[in-house]
Amino acid sequence: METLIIEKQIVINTNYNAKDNSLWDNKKGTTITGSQAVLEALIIEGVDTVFGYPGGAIMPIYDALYDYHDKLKHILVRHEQGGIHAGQGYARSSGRVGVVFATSGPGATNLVTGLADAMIDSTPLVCITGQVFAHLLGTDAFQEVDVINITTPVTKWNCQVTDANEIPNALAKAFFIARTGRPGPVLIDITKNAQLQKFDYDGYVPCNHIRSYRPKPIVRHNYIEQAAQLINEAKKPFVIFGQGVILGEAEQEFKAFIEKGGLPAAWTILGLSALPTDHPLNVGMLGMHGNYGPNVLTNECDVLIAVGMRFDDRVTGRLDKYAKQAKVIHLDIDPSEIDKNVVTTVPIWGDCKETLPMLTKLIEEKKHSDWVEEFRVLGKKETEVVIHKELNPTAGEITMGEVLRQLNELTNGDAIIVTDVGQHQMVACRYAKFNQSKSNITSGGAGTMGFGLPAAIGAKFGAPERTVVAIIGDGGIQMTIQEFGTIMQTGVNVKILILNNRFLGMVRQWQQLFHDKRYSFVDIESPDYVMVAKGYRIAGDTVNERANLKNALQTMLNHDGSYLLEVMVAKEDNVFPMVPQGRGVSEIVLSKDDI
Ligand SMILES: Cc1ncc(C[n+]2csc(CCOP(=O)(O)OP(=O)(O)O)c2C)c(N)n1
Repeated sequence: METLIIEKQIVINTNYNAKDNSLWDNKKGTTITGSQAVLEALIIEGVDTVFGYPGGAIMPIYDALYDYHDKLKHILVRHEQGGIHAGQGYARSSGRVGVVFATSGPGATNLVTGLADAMIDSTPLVCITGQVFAHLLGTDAFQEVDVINITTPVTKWNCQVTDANEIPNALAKAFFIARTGRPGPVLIDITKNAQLQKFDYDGYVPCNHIRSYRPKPIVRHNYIEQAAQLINEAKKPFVIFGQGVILGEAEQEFKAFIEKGGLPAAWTILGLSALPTDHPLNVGMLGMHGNYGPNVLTNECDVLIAVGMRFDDRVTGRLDKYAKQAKVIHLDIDPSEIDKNVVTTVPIWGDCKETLPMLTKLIEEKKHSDWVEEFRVLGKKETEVVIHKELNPTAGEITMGEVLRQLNELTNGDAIIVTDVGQHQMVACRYAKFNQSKSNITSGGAGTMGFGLPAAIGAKFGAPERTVVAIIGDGGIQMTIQEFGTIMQTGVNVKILILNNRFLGMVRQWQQLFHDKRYSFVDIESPDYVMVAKGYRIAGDTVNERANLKNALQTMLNHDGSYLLEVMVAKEDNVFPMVPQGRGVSEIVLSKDDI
């Protein structure tokens, strides 16, 4: 038999969708295997790319994939964690569902961190894991783990399939649940016998309804009216927005809303890029390392309008000191978020793509110029004390902020920025400029180190026409550095910018500020990254000198293919402003002397 080795990934036609059912018509009424049914389902659901890693319990699906390689692109990652973060990056840059394959046992457990990350950051994923034969379940068979129980708290839905006849329905439900309502990760565990089993295939029927599951709630108009009245009467209305705007594809509706009402708007790190950075009503970032103005003025606004955000503790600081003076309007698609952390005056349960225009219609056209000016005045103070010296140092070591400033100048805000977790993440979110949505990809709720590199790979597959820059610390890069192998084999073009401060910087910052500078195990050594990259056929360079920074960034961006640039940055820089843990948002400090 001729052996076909699928090495380079094939770019395929992705014009399959649920309406174009010609493919399942081809197979409908025939006998196929459970594995073929899985792949048919993916194609009909419009999936073009799968991130995965094979193994014993998922071999029948990989065997079937051998015949589907021209219809489905499979990216062989180097670790299942890399696979799921790549799936997340793909979903976040494309707005589509990320699909991930893993084998049973350790393959499945390697997905758990990514599932938790996707769950808290509302990322739509369908993960398919192989499982041991049904007759071996519960016998401690080789590579058997109870993946359903392990992943129940970190999935929106999961299910085990032991009979091939159930595969089409399970997959249809999986896609429906993953992408509707508040999106999230779904896991389908398929026993090996079900993958191998032949059955009479009746066609694939995409799911659009599940009893008791209400992804699109009916909006109560009286709440819209109450909210509009509060906004119309407000002297100091303040909008805070999160990823719900992006997930709901409501960027235009959001812009129309704030522009009509003259409403200053601040973002959570997951909401970043929903509104262009330089929009006159964009007043900056919320939260622990957010901007000074939005944090202080949260406690001075009279009406707080939260759109598609969940009042995470990193955003609210101490809850008993959070916006106590304000009436709160909360627009969210997930009813469990309403009144969870912050008591709401007017709840608006619904899809913000639908609710925002309803609200916009009822609000009066206003400017609130004096109120918006208050944000600018505090912003000026922050610029004087923090931002100016972070972005424009003239002497001393390179700062993370100046790397971001120079990157902005070169990308003009058009790149997708993927970050890992730590100081560099906060600096990147604070200073990166964005002109378009779905451009900031970061691990927000879970703060998963190791996310950045694989998520950047996935982001590039999800948005191949865009420049993708991964900004990663010297700690985080070492957590998933094996994904250089995925870059090498696929030829995917991502720019890897390592901000190397020779420390686990964010932990060091806390040890300096709150643990008496007792630096306990935060001093981390790095390999020669340029040499490691070279070993994977990735070009690269290191910069030590300020004078060479801009050229080095330009070379990275111009390079035809992936490129690693390591920038040696200040060793003991801190990210400010900061809302110290246990303090209220208006107790935000601009420097360590204020703590
Ligand atoms: C998987 C994981 N382990 C540990 C942490 C705790 N943690 C948060 S930030 C950080 C330091 C990150 O260091 P580095 O990657 O060098 O980035 P820097 O803060 O220096 O920019 C650590 C250890 C985490 N967020 N995730």
